[in-house]
Amino acid sequence: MKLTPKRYLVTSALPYANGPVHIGHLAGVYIPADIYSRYLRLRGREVIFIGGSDEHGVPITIKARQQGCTPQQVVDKFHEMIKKSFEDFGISFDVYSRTSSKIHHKTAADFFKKLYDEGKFTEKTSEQYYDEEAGQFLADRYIVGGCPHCGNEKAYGDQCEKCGSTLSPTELINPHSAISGSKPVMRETSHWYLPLDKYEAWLKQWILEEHKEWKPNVYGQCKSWLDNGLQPRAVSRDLDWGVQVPVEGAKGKALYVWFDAPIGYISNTIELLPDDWEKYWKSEDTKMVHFIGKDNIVFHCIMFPCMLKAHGGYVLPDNVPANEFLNLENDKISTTRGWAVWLHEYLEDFPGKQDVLRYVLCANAPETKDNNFTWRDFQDRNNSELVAIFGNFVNRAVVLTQKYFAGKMPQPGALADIDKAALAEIGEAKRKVEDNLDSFRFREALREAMNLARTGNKYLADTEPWKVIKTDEARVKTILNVALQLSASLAVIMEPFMPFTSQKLRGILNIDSATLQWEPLGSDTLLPVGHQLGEPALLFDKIEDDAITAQLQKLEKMKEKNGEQAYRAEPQKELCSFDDFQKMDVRIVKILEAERVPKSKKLIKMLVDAGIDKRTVLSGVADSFDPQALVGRQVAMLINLAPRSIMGVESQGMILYAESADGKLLLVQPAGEVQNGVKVS
Ligand code: B3M
Ligand code: ZN
Repeated sequence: MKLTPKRYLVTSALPYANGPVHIGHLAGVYIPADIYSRYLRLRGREVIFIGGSDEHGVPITIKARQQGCTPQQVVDKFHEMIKKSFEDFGISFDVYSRTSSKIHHKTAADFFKKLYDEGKFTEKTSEQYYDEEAGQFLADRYIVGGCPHCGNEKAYGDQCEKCGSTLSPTELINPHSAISGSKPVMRETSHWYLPLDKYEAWLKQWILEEHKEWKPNVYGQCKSWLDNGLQPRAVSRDLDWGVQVPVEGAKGKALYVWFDAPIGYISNTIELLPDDWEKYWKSEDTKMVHFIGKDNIVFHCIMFPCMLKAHGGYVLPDNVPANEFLNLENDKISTTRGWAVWLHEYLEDFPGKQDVLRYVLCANAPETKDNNFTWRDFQDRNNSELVAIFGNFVNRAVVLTQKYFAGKMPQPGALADIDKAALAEIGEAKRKVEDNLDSFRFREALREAMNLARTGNKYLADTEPWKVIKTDEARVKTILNVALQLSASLAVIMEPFMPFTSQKLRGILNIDSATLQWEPLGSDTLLPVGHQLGEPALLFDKIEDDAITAQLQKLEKMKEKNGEQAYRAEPQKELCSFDDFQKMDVRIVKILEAERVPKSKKLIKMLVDAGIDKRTVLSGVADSFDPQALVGRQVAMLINLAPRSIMGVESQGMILYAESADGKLLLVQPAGEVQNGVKVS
């Protein structure tokens, strides 16, 4: 860890430009990276925040084929879309460029060439799948076949998207080319490899010894890669989309996307600072931090550092605070299944509410483990935290000052203990937020910032200026002065997390960004006496149930479209006592006979062996079962239900069934054969 970095180079993973971005991207990578960069800027640090689209790789060429257009057209469309989503959500990149740019192609090719010329690669010939009809080698993704684990017919050569297993093309059952449909053959091809194994000892020292402070999920993944031993990794592919390998005779070969993409961080810096970029990449006193998702750890902690090391002259990342994954309503976010909340759609449904999403995603960030986004939690956090605490506090402070003192910052009198305690919280919050942000604990940092709003809210509730005004105006001046100092500090402290709200609050308080920065928090008076406030306005408003229901319905439709059943378990019934439970006599019985009840559509009449006797029981299950299929089965039955007569037949008890989401009934059976009449308890 660098103790006194002079400048910060913050990067965030370059999203593939083959689809729009969703809340998982935002929560995992872009929100933390943006919070960190904004925080550093507020503290007056020298920082650049680099972003861009990753426009190479096989998935993009597949998308182009599917849509009947060129890969360039695919990336042109999604690059613009992604860029706009980031702008809309206030992700404050200093540059957002793309890997199809000229400057990137040159930078990546030069990088490769230097390593090539210096003999840093090995060259190896191997057999790979080739499509004779299409006349090209097939990347793993281009080979489709049956998944050996779950039987999915459309598994890819690298992964089955249905069951999530990692595959290799040779494992597929009946593999065929996704391009021509023909059966691929094996053919020899040669590629360049970066011998990662040669860097193993160095990596062990650099990561395992010198970066013990990395997050446990990151450190752990690196350790397991290193413990298992590294293999040389191919850095080229047989592909005509991408940066062409700058070596004679390498026609039809492109740089592997994971070789060129991280170099995109360098190219984009060059684009931003054509004359000054080396200051960031080549000085030891730069602190470089990569924000990524957990699936990118090996590339950023092992592969890219090896590339930089092989090249020489570049700084290495100081930290790689990778996040885990965010789930949506308890289910894995999946682009192919459309199970996602897309950023552009969110803004159509919740215009102007960028910060609510930023807040919820940060408060719930998958920092140490996978986490879950639910629309109910989104609503709760908006209504009971943002509206009821933060918004409510600031609004009361400003409205009361307008009402009693014409919107001018009042002159405080002598401070009571309660005032001093509230003001002391500003410095405390600043220190705690700094501590947490410096160690990439974004959720905790936000919680501390929010606690300052809680302090303010409680302070007003305890001091009750609206009552005191009747008897002691001087005291109210002190109270509102304190409340406004707290409000001003919130405008600053919340800025990294909720920049739009912070901006709005600055407007309400009439303070511009230049006047009030991070450092004065807790030490200075933030607003001078006599300062004229701006117009009051609400920072947040309530989100009603309708809006949430609409989102849930949208997701449900998605499941229906995918042929999945959206199932939400019924809420629990009211509590019952143990005595209530003991009254029910549930047994395992055997069905001896079963037949439909004449003239009834639903009823099946059964004779069961209940151990103590044989009895008749009726079930309205003819939709789900053929009577013959029931005979001989052992099932659970409530045997002491008071007998009832249905269509002239007396039913002595009730057989229990499980009802699946689509309304089908299933028998509840013991896991093995038992005596008839044994108790279920
Ligand atoms: N495009 C993978 C991803 O979006 C990849 C990141 C590149 S960062 C250099 O998950
Ligand atoms: Zn599978």
